[in-house]
Amino acid sequence: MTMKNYPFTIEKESMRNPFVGIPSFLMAPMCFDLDELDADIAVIGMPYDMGTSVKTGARFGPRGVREASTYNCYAHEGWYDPVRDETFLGEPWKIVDCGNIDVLHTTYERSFKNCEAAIRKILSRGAIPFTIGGDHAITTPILRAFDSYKDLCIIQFDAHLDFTYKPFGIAEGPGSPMRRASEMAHIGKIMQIGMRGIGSSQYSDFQDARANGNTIITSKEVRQKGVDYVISKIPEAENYYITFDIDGLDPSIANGTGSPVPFGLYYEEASAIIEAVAYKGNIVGFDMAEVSPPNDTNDMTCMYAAQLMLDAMSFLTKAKEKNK
Ligand SMILES: [Mn+2]
Repeated sequence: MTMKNYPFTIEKESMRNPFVGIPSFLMAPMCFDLDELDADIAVIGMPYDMGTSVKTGARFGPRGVREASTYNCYAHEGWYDPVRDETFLGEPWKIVDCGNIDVLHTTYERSFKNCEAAIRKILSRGAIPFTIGGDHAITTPILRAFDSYKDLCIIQFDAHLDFTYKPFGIAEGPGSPMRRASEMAHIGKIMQIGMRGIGSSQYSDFQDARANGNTIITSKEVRQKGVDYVISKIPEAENYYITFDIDGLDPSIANGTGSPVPFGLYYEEASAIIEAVAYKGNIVGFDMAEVSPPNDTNDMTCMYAAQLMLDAMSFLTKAKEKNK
């Protein structure tokens, strides 16, 4: 990928130390005019956390995840992985950071309209949007923008089902994005991975999700039956959208989140499932929700969030290289 970017240097190019320069995602080039966007992958932040019902702070998710992503910013010619003995995201792949979507506090409708419009613009420019939240409510306006797709399959990582109908009349809170998705004509099958916790959702919500045909995988199944079992349950589809609520991970490695629940996934389990999705079909969009830097310990949650985004970018581009 192109790394022509700040910081100032009289050398041929910058060394790109993580502590130097402005922390765009991976210190990638930035583009604030979406009409001019030229990228394979477009990162954009949605700093909205007005839906949070336990610990607030996800509005700082885009900043925290970007900062942590700079641990990986050294790459001049892509990222080499010694485990796979492969280099990811080398030329000509282009990652661009588009900055943040504007949020107007106390008015979620206008903030969500901004979000939907931004994702539509990114898609119209032929780039794959990677959105950093924000609480999980952001997935509803993001998915609305994907209505040029048919039967888009959703892969959700989460502790919670997020399938409430309209609790107390609230339709677009962070407990409902998968329910809202199920009501959209262009959304196909839904897979929900990492479900757990007494009281994390109502019995009726699970009944409704099962009636909708959702594939529900508990965190216990991931641990006991293994990643290969989970992969075997991924629905067949041409196109996949991945929504990653960071509370799908175990709080021992990711406590920087609004509603943590014990006994979650480990990083390597989530990463392996994302890799399998990348080779099963096209990953056409991704969001990383519920990362709350004020509740984080030593940036660990931010680091895992950034790493999982880099993983998804790496796997989906590698799959495209191999399918050529
Ligand atoms: Mn969620």
